Amino acid sequence: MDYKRTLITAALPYANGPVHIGHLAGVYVPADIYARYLRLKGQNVLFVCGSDEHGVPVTIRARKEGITTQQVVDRYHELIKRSFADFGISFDIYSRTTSDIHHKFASDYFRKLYDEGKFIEQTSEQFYDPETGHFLTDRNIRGECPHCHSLGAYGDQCEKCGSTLSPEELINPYNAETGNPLVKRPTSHWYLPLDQYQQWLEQWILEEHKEWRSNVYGQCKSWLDGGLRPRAVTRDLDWGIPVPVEGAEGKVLYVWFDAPIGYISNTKELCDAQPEKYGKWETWWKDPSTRLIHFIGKDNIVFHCIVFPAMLKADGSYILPDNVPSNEFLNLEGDKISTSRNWAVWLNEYLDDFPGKQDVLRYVLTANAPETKDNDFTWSDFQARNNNELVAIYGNFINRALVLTGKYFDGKVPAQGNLSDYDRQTIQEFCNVKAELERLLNDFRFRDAQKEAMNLARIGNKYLADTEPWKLAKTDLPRTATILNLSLQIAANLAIAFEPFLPFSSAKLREMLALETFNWESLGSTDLLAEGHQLGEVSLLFEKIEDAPIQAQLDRLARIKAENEATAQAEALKNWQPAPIKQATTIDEFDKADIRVGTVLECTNVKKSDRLLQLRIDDGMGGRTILSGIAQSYPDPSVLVGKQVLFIANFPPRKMMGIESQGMVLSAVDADGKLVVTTVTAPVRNGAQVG
Ligand code: B3M
Ligand code: ZN
Repeated sequence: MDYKRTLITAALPYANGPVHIGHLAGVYVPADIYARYLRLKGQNVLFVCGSDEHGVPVTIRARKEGITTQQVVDRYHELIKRSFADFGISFDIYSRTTSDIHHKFASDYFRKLYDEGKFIEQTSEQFYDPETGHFLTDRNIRGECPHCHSLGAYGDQCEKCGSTLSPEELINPYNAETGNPLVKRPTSHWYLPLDQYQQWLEQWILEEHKEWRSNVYGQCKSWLDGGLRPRAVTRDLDWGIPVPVEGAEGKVLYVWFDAPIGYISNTKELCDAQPEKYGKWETWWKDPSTRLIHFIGKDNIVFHCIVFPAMLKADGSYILPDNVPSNEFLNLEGDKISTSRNWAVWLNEYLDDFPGKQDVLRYVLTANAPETKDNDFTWSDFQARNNNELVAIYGNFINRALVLTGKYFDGKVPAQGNLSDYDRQTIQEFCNVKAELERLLNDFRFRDAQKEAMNLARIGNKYLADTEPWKLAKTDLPRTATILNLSLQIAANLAIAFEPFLPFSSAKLREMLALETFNWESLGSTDLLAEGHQLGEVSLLFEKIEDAPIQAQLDRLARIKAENEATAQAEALKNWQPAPIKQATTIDEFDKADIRVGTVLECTNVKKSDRLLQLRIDDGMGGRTILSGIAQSYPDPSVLVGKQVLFIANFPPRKMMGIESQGMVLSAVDADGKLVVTTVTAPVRNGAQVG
């Protein structure tokens, strides 16, 4: 379908913490690449984002830090906004959901659907703290886990055993903040009856949008296959947008109801402020010749592909998203990025450590973008990509072309002269780059697209290496001129091709080339720089990154890991309780187990097993081998050598990893899950019986 403009949205980040590389890689860099690409093509684009400032997480953060929720969102809104600007994310507007415009817009949106009878009202029993007079959200309720009986499980999940819970399942639920016991109270809420949109969504997504990324399409399909149910769009909370209905005091719009409306209200804010530049907001949201694209992370798919479209459909006057390119997750050095565990590279801190190197991070995050599967960010890969790709290929080519032009032609673009067959072949190669880049960018395949742009630098590098103008200069100046002219044309092409990906470097390169006109359509051209054009000052486009700053980052992460382990251990110890006493038994039953004392003679790791240790034991009867699953608890197995341990001597032999184990060593399980081998309090003869 023909469209006249593209509205690009990027997920509104929660204002409950700074943004990190996972955010950038998953959402904001791809969205920015796309927006810059379309603008460079001269298309009409609006790129909208803002902070998501409602919801429970910001209120929890406020209580933790002892400040007001408003102070929390003010602080992080500013920080996040700054980070995006620092990294060149080219939003047309970055606003916030606490703005008056948004409050009114979201409130009106709800009221219209309410008046039209698009919601259903339902009463249910919810947990309530009679002491504070508040209903509680799942995350704010804690209690004993019905599965592992650890105390302090959350209303939605037990972090100890990992099981998903609902607050109803918790034993003795209490208010996580106050510790008060909770009671059930009826409360009524408005629900969007998603079941009524099921058929329509099936048709719209499963039939009409088969081109969506397979991860997005697949997630939608599994939601639809599971059958949609009504979803509450209001909450009992005092932070948020009040429900604009009489008698609904103490209730606010659910954060996932108001946040996506933020895309619309932010557009309105911008258009109302500068109508001559941006036109009417309705054109962007209601005119079918507008194409709407949502960039999001994978945990937001259901809201953007099912819930929000149903909200738009319920209103009836809006366009629907044309595509929802969603990424998977980026991990950091093999572990899931986590704000609460500080396992992240924060954008503000990155810039303190690597000032001016925004493009390096943009480059690495796109090169590793988790487009189809989760991916890993490692500092060694970061360093390698900078040194071996940005510096060695792109930077090196630019530097050679410019320095040689300075040396032999006083920094003026030399004449193109007569082209050789090899020149023509090179031109042919780099002309193909434009079509390939467009194909990939139109398909939201940014990782491959960036590779293609880098290919252009490779072509340039190879051309210089093959033609060796520095050797020719003394004997054949006209030929040298041709080679450098073409190299400079390739350099100008690179400035264009990389603009969506590496905007800071492109700007710098343009300055070095003194390149004024700049648009996508001239990509592939060999006359971007006219003969005699004076180039600007030459400097390095990229710099090598040494080992020391990389090591500093690794050291920082190692420190955080150690701190996290210590905290987890302390937490486990704090919540620990002895396991309940087993069922009653008798001395006869117990007596069947033959427990003996023996001295550990050797103790080593079992090859290819990270769990098993192999112990050679003097059992007073000629010796035996026992395998024990304690390797994790004894990183240095030799500490057990010479110790007298207790073992069960009459278990039938059992083969593991090709080794026969003749018994079982007894150990106690500590609160953190560590196994501690039991021993005797004074030396006894090996083989002595325990009983
Ligand atoms: N704030 C969730 C997130 O940051 C949420 C996105 C809202 S987009 C309308 O993952
Ligand atoms: Zn549990």
